[in-house]
Amino acid sequence: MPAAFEPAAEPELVLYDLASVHGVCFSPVVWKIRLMLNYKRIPYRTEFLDIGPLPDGEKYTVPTIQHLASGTWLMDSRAIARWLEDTYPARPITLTSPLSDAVVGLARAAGMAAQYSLAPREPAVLSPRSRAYFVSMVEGLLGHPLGDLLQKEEAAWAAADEGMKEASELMMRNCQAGPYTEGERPCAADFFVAGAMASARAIHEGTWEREYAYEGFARVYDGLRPLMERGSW
Ligand SMILES: N[C@@H](CCC(=O)N[C@@H](CS)C(=O)NCC(=O)O)C(=O)O
Repeated sequence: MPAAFEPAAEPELVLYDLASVHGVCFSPVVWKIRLMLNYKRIPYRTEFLDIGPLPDGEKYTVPTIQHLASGTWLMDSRAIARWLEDTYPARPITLTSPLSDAVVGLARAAGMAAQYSLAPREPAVLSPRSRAYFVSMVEGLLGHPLGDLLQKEEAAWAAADEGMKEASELMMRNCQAGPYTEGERPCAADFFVAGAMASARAIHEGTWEREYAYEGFARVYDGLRPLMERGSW
């Protein structure tokens, strides 16, 4: 186990994540924050939660973090990333830059294709307590069975190809300078892309393979791959 992942005697943060049948993180936004915590070597522990109905008007999402010393609670991955950077400035991550923002924008748009592959397969990894709620909530929003998305899967990937290539090229731009999109120092785009790919891999290996086939996506995934060893605690 890399020294960075040795369980800390005193965790400073609690990371709230979604429970799965494998006991491993599978949410893209939680992976994004988990990879940041792992990169920064911040001592934390994980609490896995089920999802289910909440009283009217209440909305809680993961990732949520709790800072034990100050009693700070934070929800929303962008706010969490900002707070982590301000509170733990060592091993800095560039949260915004023209290149990082461009990659996130392109990868987010192109990555919508992944939803056609992943959403119908997600119930299989959700904890049994969350599964029925997830399926009825998403099918309510879609207005059709989740499985119907698979009929549009190939067309969605074909439509995403141009955007995936563009994002991939941007992620290759500094490949001589270091393992990350911007070279030596990681940026938000690295964590966004690697988190989405770690999530895809946890849900459906074939979807991760489609993404990994683009050179820039593979480069960024491999750059952060050592940090993915800690996905369950
Ligand atoms: N914009 C939010 C999105 C968070 C989000 O939607 N998380 C999902 C899991 S991937 C969730 O907690 N869903 C629970 C629900 O909708 O009840 C972020 O970046 O943190």
